[in-house]
Amino acid sequence: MLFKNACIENSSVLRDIRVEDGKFAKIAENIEANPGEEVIDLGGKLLLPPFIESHVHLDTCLTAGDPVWNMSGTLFEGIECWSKRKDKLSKADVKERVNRAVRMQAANGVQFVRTHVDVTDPKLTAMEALIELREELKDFMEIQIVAFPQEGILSYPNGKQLMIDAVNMGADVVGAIPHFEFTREYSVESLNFAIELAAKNDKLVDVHCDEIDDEASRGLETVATRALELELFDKVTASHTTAMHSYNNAYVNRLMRLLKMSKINFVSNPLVNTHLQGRVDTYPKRRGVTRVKELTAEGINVSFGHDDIFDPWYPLGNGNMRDVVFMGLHVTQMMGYDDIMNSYNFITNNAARTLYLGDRYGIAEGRPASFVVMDAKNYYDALNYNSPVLMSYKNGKKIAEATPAVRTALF
Ligand code: 17E
Ligand code: FE2
Repeated sequence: MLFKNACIENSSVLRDIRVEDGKFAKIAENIEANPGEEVIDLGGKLLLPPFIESHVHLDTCLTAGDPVWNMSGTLFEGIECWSKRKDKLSKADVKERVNRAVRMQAANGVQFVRTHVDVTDPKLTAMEALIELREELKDFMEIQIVAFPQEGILSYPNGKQLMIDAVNMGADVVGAIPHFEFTREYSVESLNFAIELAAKNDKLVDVHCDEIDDEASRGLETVATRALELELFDKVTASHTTAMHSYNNAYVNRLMRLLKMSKINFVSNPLVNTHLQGRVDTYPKRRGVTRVKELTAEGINVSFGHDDIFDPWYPLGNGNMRDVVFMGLHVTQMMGYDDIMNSYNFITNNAARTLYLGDRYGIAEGRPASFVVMDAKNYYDALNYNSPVLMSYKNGKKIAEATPAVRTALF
């Protein structure tokens, strides 16, 4: 199968792509079609590696308002609302909602998802459901599962054992939530516990780290130090890190050296943290999104996540990563021409590093033929005009498509 005239990752030169046996067999200018080979002319449209949702909570998706709405819009009321919903969880309920959400994501070109699954549940119902879904959906969506202790590791009954059980059930990644633990001491101990659990079981780490507007929330320095000392480096990710927005600059200057040495990844969730943070401020109100521009300038890997699809923490969400990027660029003031053109990296190549996909990902000969084609000539236009993903191919198989809407002024 031959795709002609693709604009691969904003390249000014159009290339052709031959797909064979589910892999990119050849990528070059002007490849001649073999006799009888199926040919699709992309006519200069943008072709990107598939979108990656590097941070979402699939177990909580599509539950907003059930049984109560989050009225204050804070993270902490969200956790209370979810705790009520958690009492009603069944495996069938989780699977039905996740099946719907994953299809919303796939229709928008997402093929890889890292989902945080709440393990502060004595029955581990959602974890069991997600482990099954990871296998059932694997031809369409690669799901990576984080054992995420929403109500704490030290501050929740039997919290450590639940984390161990979740890892033994097959979680891919170990999480933590230092800013939710009762004390600073618990916070540090929870991080040491989580990172050592990951190291012992050869798992990745992704911590909900300092998701609070408290400038004294300093879980990040512990995460980075342990990543360095245990030589886990880029197997470790700090998500949210919204307190960094409020850190004083002298502290950030000192911290940056450690962050670079540690090689850890960052995930920012600009849509949701713009909504959740700054809620205890009057005016001026903090934006509360981590320092994406400065981290990026220092060569540190940052990706963007959606975080939520219609749940106690976010009353909107449709599985489309476009709005995440759009908000991310605005709130971090990364609005230069190159910033906008290259911003797809936040939901593709940067996220692939965080998920540790290696050579299973990317538009290159010999790799799996997984890609999306957008109805635009480059990512600048795709972002600006909210262009749909016309087709999404995974391992050489089409798994989603869209028909663009036509909007016409009648004068
Ligand atoms: N749980 C949490 O601790 N933080 C979040 N942003 C979400 C769930 C969505
Ligand atoms: Fe999150």
